[in-house]
Amino acid sequence: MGVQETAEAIRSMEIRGAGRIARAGVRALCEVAEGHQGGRDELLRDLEEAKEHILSSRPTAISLWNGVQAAMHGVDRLEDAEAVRARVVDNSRAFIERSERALESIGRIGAKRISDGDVVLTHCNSHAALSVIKEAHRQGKRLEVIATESRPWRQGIITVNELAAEGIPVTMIVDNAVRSMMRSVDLVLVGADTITSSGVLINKIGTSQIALIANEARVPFLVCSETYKFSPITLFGELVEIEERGRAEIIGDADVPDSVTVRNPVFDATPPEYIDSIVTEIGMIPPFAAYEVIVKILGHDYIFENKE
Ligand code: RI2
Repeated sequence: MGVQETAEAIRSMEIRGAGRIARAGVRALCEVAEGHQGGRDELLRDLEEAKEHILSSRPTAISLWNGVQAAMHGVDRLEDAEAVRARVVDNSRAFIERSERALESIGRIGAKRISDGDVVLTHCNSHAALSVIKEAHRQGKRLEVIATESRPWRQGIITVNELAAEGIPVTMIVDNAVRSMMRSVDLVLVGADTITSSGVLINKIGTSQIALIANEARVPFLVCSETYKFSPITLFGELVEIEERGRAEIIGDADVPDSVTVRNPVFDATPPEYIDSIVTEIGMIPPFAAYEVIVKILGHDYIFENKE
């Protein structure tokens, strides 16, 4: 898949999920480098153009930004095309491998928080959250999952199908049923599109309501997130842009006059006060440690060279 096709597949949500879009964007950049016949400057220009094109596909998940920055890391300093090509290919492979390994580590670390007999509620379709659930199941823990439908895209259907295929008992509910069901839930596990330097979680629309409800019912609310979903640019005061998609995704072919405004924000913000812990590949961290993760794990070099 080339750059245009990848960007379009991300935009149309054929490729979706914060981790998957990052890996797809990185793969597309890697292919630009691999297949390039031109000189250094031309290669750098084409990579830059490809990067911008990929980044314009969806604005919210910082995983995509972190992924393409990682793929391009250090290339400016290199003096010939071959070195640039090799660097982008190495960087890209390293990012993809690290990202896949992170999912496994999150599964192992998070599974410790699931006890035999637990009922886990999850929202949308997060590979990171599902990694935890599947690992607990593999370890022989009996658990049940309640999965929200996640309007309007109904990613909950992917979630329930994935869990059912693993033999994990799963119940699907409409998003509005979360408060009614919370009394039978032991743990909430959600994914992340972006985590800001102050520990705010940006995730699928409806996540913040679930966090409030879990807080009211004293049910632990855990976020499953690779460290590349932490946002370095929020350190410099950037706000996270919340994607808004079209009205057709909400109303379908229902007869609604054009005079009616239909809003379709795709993500919302959950304050750190409502998050018990973030399960990352480096361990369970409190949301208030997000700043440390950005500075220490993503690295000074990485941040200060790439903040624009
Ligand atoms: P993983 C999804 O976004 C959801 O918000 C989900 O929680 C998040 O990405 C993380 O996904 P969308 O692409 O990386 O469906 O854990 O809008 O798979």
